[in-house]
Formats: sequence, C-alpha cells, structure tokens
Amino acid sequence: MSVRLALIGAGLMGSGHASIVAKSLPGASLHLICDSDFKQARAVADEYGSQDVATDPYSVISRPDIDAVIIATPDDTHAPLSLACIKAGKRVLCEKPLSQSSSECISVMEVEQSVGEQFVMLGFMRRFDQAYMEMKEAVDQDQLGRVLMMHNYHRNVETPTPDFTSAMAITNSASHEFDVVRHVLGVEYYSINSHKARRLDGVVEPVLMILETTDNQIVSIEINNNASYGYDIQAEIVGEQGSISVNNIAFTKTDRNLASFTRYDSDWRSRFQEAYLRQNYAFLGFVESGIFPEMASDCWDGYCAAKVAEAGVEALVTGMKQTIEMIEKPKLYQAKNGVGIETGFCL
Ligand code: ISE
Repeated sequence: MSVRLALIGAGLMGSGHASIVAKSLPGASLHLICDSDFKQARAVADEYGSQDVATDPYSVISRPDIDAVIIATPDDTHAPLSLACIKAGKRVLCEKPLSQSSSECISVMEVEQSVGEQFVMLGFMRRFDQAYMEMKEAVDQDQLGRVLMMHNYHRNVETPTPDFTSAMAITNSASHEFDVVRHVLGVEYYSINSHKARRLDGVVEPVLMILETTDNQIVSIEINNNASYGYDIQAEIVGEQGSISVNNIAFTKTDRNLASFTRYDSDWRSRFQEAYLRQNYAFLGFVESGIFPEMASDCWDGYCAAKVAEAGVEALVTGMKQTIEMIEKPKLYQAKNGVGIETGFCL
C-alpha cells in the first residue's frame, strides 16, 4: 500500500518536495498539502495532483489517513511541528535546521527518547550528494592520509527571503556545512570564530568562519548569500598525502568570442536535485521499515548544527572565538542502522 504523505509548507522548498513525491517516489502518494495560505496550498496541490488541502498543520498531523509528514515551513516552526509528529507517532522529514536554538533541539530529543524510537529525519540533503559521498569515501578509506583541513564556500545569487539576516547566514545557510563537514570527516567541532566583510549596498554581508575540530583540524566556511553570479558550492579536503574537492556540475561548456563559459545553477534545488531525490527515497524507506537511514541526519545532528551555529553567531557579535561544548550523545542516537540509499536505490 502506498504511503500517504502530508506536505506542510507549500513555498519554494515545499513545492520542490511535492514535485519529487509526485514524479519520482513510487510507493508514496501526495495525500495532502497544508499551508497557512490556502491559495498557495491549492495551487501546489493542483500542480502535483494532490486531492486534499488544509491550513492547520496540527490537525493534519493527527489525521488517521496521514502516514507520514514532510515539513517545509519557516525555520522557527520546524521543532514544534516535529514534536507534534513524534507525539502522533508519525515519521517526519523535516527541513533543516531542526531549530535555531540548541535547547529547543534538546527538548525534541527528550520527547523522542521518552517514546524510545526515532521519528525525525532532517533535510540535510548534502549527505546524499554524490560529491560529498565520494569525499566521505576518500576519508573513510584513508586515501588522503591524515585530514588537515576542509575549506568550504557556499554562495547564493541572493538571499531567499527579504527578512534574511547575517545571523541566518550562520543558522540557516551554514547549517549545511556544519552538518556535512562533521559527517564527511567524522569529527566534532572544538571552536569557531566568525568574521564579516562590510558591504556598502545594505544587503546581507559575507561571513567567514574558522572552526577547529576536536582532532585539531581546521575547517573554513565562507557564506556569501549575495554573490550575484550563481549558486556556487565548493569544498576541498586537504590531507597529508592529497586533496579531494567538489567539481562544479556543468553539462556543457560554450566557447565563443575568445572566451569559454560554463553555467551555474540559480539555486540549490537544481544543484542538489539528485541529493533530494536520494534523501526522500531514504525517508520513504524509513517510513516503511522504521529503521533510521544510516546516512541521514537525525535530531542529534540537528542539535550539533544548532550548537555550532549559536557559537558562530556569538563569535560574530562579540568578535571572539567561542568554544563549543556539547551535551553527551543520548543512547537513542548512538547506533543507526543502514537502510535505503546504500541498499535500495541507484540513480
Ligand atoms: C537555504 O535555506 C538552503 O537550504 C540552501 O540549500 C542554501 O544554499 C541556502 O543558503 C539556504 O538559505
């Protein structure tokens, strides 16, 4: 029987998820679209063939005809909606970040622990991107010798919403790097410092963060939310015996007028299209089997990203390097079982 999914949040990311479920996820049906803006919910439902629409997410989560939920609402609603899903016993794929507050992440983990099983998978989709997967493999197989550094840059054409702030460059955008770097390198962070370059046009400025890991490696992260020229994600791991880096995906190159051009994506949805597909497929496996996908991010990973982000914002505000002290990892999150991506799905 097909898994009946409710999509909560029908904006930019929500319609991306609707498209994946409708076109590329046999085994799941887009049962309902919920958005506080009824017209928006209806428009996405009509476009992707969903029968039902709603405006109240909490009543949707408790409906008996909903098997699982995808949350793609604004950041500050992720934790309360995830909590409602746990309490209703529904598996949920929640967009990142779980919360901008590490203590709110702890509250979500406490409820998940009291129920005794995992319900929340987070949408840190880069873990499913081919480039990061190959980088992780290189590290796991010790192909580069001891890892010394990982450099990252993350450039958007422009900020996604008018209310986007410098702090969100860290809590929203950089949360991807915070998550994927610790996943790829298999380390935690010890400290973070953040610096901002001054722009004269009033838009959100670029932030550069330098982190130290608990294994004495250095991680640099540039977030430039108003880079203008394209959506550009780069990463390079430097080891004692070699390095590995992300190659920009460009299917064509144009040579003309004594110049050579490749193209950039305009945002993350096309750049990480395959990663979203793999991630959502892994989520479906989680819903069907109850086994948390080994590669995916859970509430503990959400807590780690929030904890680093909090320290990063504090460093930006105070101009001082911050050390990162995390709580002990709860037992529930210590062992993940493999399912989905490694075993069941090939593009
Ligand atoms: C956005 O929320 C995302 O998740 C994108 O992947 C990221 O590139 C962008 O900077 C964020 O604002």
